[in-house]
Amino acid sequence: MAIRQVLTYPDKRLRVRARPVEKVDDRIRRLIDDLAETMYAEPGIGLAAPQVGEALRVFVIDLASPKGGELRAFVNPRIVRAEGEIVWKEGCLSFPGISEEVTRADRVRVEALDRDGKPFSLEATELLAVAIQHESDHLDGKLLIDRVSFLKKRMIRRQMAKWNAEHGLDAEAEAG
Ligand code: GNR
Ligand code: NI
Repeated sequence: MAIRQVLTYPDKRLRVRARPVEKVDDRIRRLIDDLAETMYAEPGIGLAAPQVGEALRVFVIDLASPKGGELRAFVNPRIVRAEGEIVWKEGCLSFPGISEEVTRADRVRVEALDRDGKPFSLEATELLAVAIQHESDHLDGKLLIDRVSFLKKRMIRRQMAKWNAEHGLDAEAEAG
């Protein structure tokens, strides 16, 4: 297992649409282990493969992070039902130090494969539903900043430019 570097906005790899996993093999299980270890180390309650530079449809969630004990892995997830509305103040490991209110569905049904490649279906509400939608967005190259107001976008871009400069990353701002 390994702790991987989490890419920060505006890294272009966060904008790629991730491709489906063809087979849940040892390589995918290793990726799941790395995602979990990185998530607990940061800590965060979820982490998607594109955030560590792997354009694959895989993410992990553990609402009990960093203590652990509720690790869930999702491979090729599909949200097949979404109902209601909930506003949650979301964070994202790719936007360190930033948290913004986002409106999501408050109840989702997701179908995915687990770490053994076995299909499962899960009904989630509240924070788990929010996290599933947040991580699913990452698989489509969609980010927190796409779901906030124009004014907040500008503020986030500025804060991220500052953060990246302070951390020796020479990231280019996105247009807009
Ligand atoms: O750690 C995280 N916390 C969080 C809080 C509210 C809504 C979503 C999240 S996900 C985030 C980790 C992350 O960036 N996952 O992609
Ligand atoms: Ni995120």
